[in-house]
Amino acid sequence: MTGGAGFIGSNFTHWVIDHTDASVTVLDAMTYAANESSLTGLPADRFQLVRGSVCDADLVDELVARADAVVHFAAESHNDNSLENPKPFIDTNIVGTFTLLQAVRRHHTRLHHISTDEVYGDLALDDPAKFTPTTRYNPSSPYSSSKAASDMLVRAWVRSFGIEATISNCSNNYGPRQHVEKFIPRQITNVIDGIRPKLYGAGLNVRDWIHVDDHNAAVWTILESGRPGETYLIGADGEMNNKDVIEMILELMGQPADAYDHVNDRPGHDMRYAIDSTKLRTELGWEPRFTNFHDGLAHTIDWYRNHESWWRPMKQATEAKYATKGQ
Ligand code: NAD
Ligand code: TDX
Repeated sequence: MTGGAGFIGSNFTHWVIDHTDASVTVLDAMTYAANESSLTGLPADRFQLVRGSVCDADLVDELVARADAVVHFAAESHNDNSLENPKPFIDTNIVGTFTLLQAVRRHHTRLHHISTDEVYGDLALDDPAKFTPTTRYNPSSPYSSSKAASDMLVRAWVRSFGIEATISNCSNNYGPRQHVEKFIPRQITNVIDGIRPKLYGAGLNVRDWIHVDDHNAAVWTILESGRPGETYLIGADGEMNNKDVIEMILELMGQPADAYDHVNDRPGHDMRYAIDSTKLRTELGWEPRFTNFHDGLAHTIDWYRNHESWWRPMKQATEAKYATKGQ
């Protein structure tokens, strides 16, 4: 797999080691978003970390030649960073995916490509619609447009070259080992540090939250049973606006519900994402296990309280960068 030292990929690695007999080789460039300590405690006979880029064609070819299947998590993943400096998003998300596609094509290797619901753009707050596998692509940011481009490349390699690939588009993940630049871990670690949480704009933007273990169980299901060439949307009916999430974090951490600041909004900020995961549920029988967001959030808060050494090294630089933008 690629990107296994990041948030979802490291949780996937632990999930696969705990729930299956498979062995895992991680290819990861160890960017600022990676954390090697996310991969500690894994059995040496079933796990290997290779440092390198998905854009390195020779290395990718060598690793793909040895793999039974590839799950492609590696990406630049943060919208705010893509607004400051889009170039790494083009390189890793588009050129990196192209590089991997050429290798799986050469070696006839099964590929699962990890993508996002953000490729569909956003929905209005009062729109009863949700995203489905036939929703038109309409990405808003450099990040989401680079992910949309990567999805299109995968579809083209399926159609033109007959590679055996599936795609999943998932909604916003939460859970352990997520970088403190992201919304939920940023606010939890702010409260631990006595800093008031920071809400972009009015905070009425809705995200469709799913626990990272539910995402990863769905990915494994698709890898095993998904139909080649198909796209599956992964979501757990977890729509909530950002203001309500911040208030829930404050309540769970014993703070007054209004102890947060409104800060500068994100340019082009998508209003609402919502996933219709009927296809995945009816065709492959997947169901989410973490259906109570309040409980899942409480466990996530406990994880950050108990793993300060994991997140502390990245906290100060992350906040300093936000401060320069009034966020
Ligand atoms: P992350 O930023 O936490 O981790 C990304 C990992 O990829 C890091 O370990 C990084 O070092 C690695 N990486 C970056 N560039 C690389 C390169 N050129 N070569 C090899 N490795 C490289 O991201 P995440 O939140 O874990 O997201 C993983 C995937 O899931 C991404 O493809 C993202 O688009 C997708 N996704 C994320 C979410 C979410 O809520 N976080 C939701 C849906 C889809
Ligand atoms: O401090 C903050 N305050 C705030 O209000 C931050 C960091 C974010 N926000 C808002 C912006 C979004 O509406 O919270 C929401 C979530 O923000 P992010 O955690 O940056 O996630 P988002 O932009 O929704 O994208 C995430 O989900 C889809 C992942 O980062 C992507 O990789 C994934 O594809």
